[in-house]
Amino acid sequence: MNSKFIRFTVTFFLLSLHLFSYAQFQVYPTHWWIGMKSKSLQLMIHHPEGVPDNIRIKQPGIAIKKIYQADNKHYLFVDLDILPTAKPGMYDIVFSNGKSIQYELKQREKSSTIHQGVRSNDLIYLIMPDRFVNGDPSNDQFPDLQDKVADRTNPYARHGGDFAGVISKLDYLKYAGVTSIWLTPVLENDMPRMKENIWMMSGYHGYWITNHYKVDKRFGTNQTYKDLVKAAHSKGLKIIQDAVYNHVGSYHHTVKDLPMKDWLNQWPSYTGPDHREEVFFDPHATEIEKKKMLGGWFVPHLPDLNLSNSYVANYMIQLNIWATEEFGIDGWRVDTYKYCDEKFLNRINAALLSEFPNLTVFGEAWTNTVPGSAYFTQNNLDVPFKHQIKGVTDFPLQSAIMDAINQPFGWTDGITKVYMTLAQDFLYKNPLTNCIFLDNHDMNRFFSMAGENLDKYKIGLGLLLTIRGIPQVYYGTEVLMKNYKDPNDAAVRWDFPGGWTSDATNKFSGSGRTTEENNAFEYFKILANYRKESPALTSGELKQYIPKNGVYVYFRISNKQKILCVVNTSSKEEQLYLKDYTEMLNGNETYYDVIKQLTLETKDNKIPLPSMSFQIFEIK
Ligand SMILES: [Ca+2]
Ligand SMILES: [Ca+2]
Repeated sequence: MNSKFIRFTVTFFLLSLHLFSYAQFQVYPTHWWIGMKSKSLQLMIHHPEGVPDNIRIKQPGIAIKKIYQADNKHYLFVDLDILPTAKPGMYDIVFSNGKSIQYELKQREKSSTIHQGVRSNDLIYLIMPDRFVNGDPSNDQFPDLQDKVADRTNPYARHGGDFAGVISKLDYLKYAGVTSIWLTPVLENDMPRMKENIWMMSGYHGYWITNHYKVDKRFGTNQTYKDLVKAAHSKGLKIIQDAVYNHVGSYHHTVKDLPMKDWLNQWPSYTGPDHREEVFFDPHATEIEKKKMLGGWFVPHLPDLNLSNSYVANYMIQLNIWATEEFGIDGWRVDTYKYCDEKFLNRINAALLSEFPNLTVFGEAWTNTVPGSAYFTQNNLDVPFKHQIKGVTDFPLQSAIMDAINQPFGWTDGITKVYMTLAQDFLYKNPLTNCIFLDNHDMNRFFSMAGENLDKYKIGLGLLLTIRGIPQVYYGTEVLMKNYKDPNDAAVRWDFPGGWTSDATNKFSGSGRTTEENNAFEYFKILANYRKESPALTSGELKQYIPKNGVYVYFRISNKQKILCVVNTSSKEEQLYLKDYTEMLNGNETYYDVIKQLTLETKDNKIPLPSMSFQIFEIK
């Protein structure tokens, strides 16, 4: 061996050591853009062996404002200003030891079809991607992930559904009258199966995020997700992403190597929240119960983020802005909203709306009362803290609709619950921006709650698609998928029949559905498609009459259109006497039955109301 060769070998060895080491640098956000409204950017730089405590940036265009070395020397936080003179391209971050890494600033995408927001003329279809359609069996297993293989025989394991599957059903959804898709979280959940109660669960639902800058590769790549958003937009469909501000999976990179002592809300021993939102507005509440609600860990493997720590808050705000810009999504549904630091919630909402003015954000505030729901959105309440988000998921109305179809009529029972709930809309700044629903992935399926009774199903769906708010349906509702959360959530998250090539039936197709399922699908399709073009249903005023004998009458009125809806929850046929509604009608109208698609013959100025029925008329 000659000395030249030894020198070459040593140099190569040192060089590869250097390369190996520098490849371990991670910078979050992974890249950014020029032309953002806020010029501020806070980088979190991580290296498992430590980050030098000072940096400079070689190229002009980025100014360093502040450098902060965390308690944990593996992290460096750097506050930057992206100057108006910054150009898209690669920037060298040079450490005090002379070594450098690169950071990219990109050009923002300009398109009118991104970040559109959802409005009251939308219909949201909630999909759990693992359980919808398996469009790409090649991504069903990865030996390098903690939970390696999809297994459809196990209700608690992953089943293999993915982005390719959703893309393949966009036309089906559009045909059914859907305008927006809400996907449960799509980011990486690289966790082994964890014990919940007595069951070993996979993170198939997506709520155990381990990396916020990478989609889970069992769904596809970041590029496949962009392709899904593009494909949806090209068909006039919008995409809502599910965000989790409250917690991360216990295998998240910041949990494996905590940046600072108070990155998480810590307790001497496991402490969970009591799940009661009352502690935030109850004038008699105790401090400890509020503290547990904000800082308790949802379950032991979901560490609770300390969102009152400004570095945690910046990390979360930036990653959500990053995802909105990177993927072009139209809105966010925010999981576990009522468990998050309240000031943080207003801050992140303001930051998102500042960058994306049309974006929709609605919080999952699972509450028992209308004042409780109103508290977590823009409201007319006199309370010490004012939330600024535009809408919440409307749990009180969901509960009222279930009572309407299942309870006998009474002064405060049955359909009267819907009337009373809507009468309390005075507590909301704008009840039209609430997301309304019959069920979701955390609840018993609607068709089961309707006792598998098609008449009740039609009343529930009829109310959902004609009352105020932005309606959301859960995948499979249109083909009568059913079940209770027995023994747990997995029972209401069955695979959509026909989403896997080995399935015995295909309910995406009329020929694969039973007569009753086709009846339900047609009803769904007619109402959903009518709704999205109806000015009265989507933005008109709501006028409701006091329910009598189980009959509930309401009108939706815009300056272009007048609509009459009638629900009869009574066990016998009733009559609607038009003379009782002269405040809304002048007596010379014709009544177009939207569902039957024909003009009604009104004999003796009355409309017969079959037992357990929903009817909708466009008044001309
Ligand atoms: Ca797959
Ligand atoms: Ca929390």
